[in-house]
Amino acid sequence: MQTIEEILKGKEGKVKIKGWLYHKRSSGGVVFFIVRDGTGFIQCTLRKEVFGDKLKEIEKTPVESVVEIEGEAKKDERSPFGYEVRATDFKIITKAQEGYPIAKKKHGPAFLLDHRHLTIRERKYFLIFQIRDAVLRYAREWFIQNGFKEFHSPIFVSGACEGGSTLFELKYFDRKAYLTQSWQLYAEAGIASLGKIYTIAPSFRAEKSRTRRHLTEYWHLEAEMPFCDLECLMKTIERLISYMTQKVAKEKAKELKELGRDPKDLLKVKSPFPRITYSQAIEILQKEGVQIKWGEDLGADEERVLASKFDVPFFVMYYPKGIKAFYHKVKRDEPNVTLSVDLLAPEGYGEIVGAGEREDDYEILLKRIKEEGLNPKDYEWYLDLRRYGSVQHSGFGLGVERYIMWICKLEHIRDAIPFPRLINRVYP
Ligand code: NSS
Repeated sequence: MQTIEEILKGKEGKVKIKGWLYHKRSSGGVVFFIVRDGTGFIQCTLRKEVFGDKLKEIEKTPVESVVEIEGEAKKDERSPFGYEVRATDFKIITKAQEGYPIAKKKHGPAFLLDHRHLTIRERKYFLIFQIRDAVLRYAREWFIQNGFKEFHSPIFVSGACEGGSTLFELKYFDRKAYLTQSWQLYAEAGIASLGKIYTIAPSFRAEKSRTRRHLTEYWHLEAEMPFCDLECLMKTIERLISYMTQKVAKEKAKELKELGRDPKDLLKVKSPFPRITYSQAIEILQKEGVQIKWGEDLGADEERVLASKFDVPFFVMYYPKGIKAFYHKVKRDEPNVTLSVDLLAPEGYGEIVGAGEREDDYEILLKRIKEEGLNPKDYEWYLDLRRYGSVQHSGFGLGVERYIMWICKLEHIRDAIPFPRLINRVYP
């Protein structure tokens, strides 16, 4: 037996494949079956000369039936995937019921999301999920090559990392707990054990608004480094993002093109990335007529205006203290700003990375916790990290689906993840 991928890579001659019947049509005594096996899609032709009267029965095979086809694989430019299998033998392994819910008809997004377990069989998702698999592999490769170790943190946590308004609360036996918003606080403990660390894990945000770029459960690629200042942090982020983006542009060029993304756009992504400060961002926005004052956060609309001015990712540095989480290090010569940095993707996509140097002074950190209205008792363990061996350290978090959305040029973040969790969706 061969995989479709093997055939598409050039295996001609006698083959046997097994897969799902994706589409079918017939014309002039030839039945065209498109078969999908998880490694690729291929067109199979079944001819009257070979199958005789049986072809009429074969043609009735319901879509999504699992089939086995033997035949002759041949390169064929006219066929939609470049190769074709001219069938000599056909078998149904499991017959699907008639009435496949998402066949043919155009359906609206809500119907397709209700049938997501089937919708992900569409070719578009095959392409996106391959890219997802690839970019996460490249990220791991980069971390391993650069001396980072994988470190795991709990999903059930006792306190907020990114502010209480997006915290999911749950009953944990007879007390309250929360779903983690970020691995970061535990990573700050981890660096004293393992040094440079990373993770790729889910994070949860009770996002109450419906937007194109917010999920309630998303995958978070995070890293934390001891003995690392803001400059070292930004270099790390741009090297990682350049590596992942260059590699996906080269190795998944065909898939990207089919999704409507020109890989040449991504080949432009090379370090160093352009940098602006938050204050410069505000000036640019004001010049563009956006109603925003220094001290206010950049929302999706503001980021879209800024990000339309760049064709590569760019850093926005030094956000005001008032709009950043308590752990951000206060800039010592400018105490109303933080040593924070976000990376914004071009073409209006906006923030994909949140990052910064961490406050390493015990007294300032305690003051920031109180200022934010948090209970220092919940952060006793975290304060211990400053009591016992505090170190200059920095880290970042990349929203995996935000990154994939930009790379694949998607309209909505829900298409970057197999089963999106949104304010109004936890089914299927
Ligand atoms: O809130 S962040 O900006 N920063 C953190 O969580 C830090 N604690 C990370 C760290 O330094 N280790 O989130 C980081 C990124 C952000 O830039 C987005 O790309 C993504 O996480 N993000 C989201 N993606 C999808 N949906 C939602 N709701 C979401 N929130 C953040």
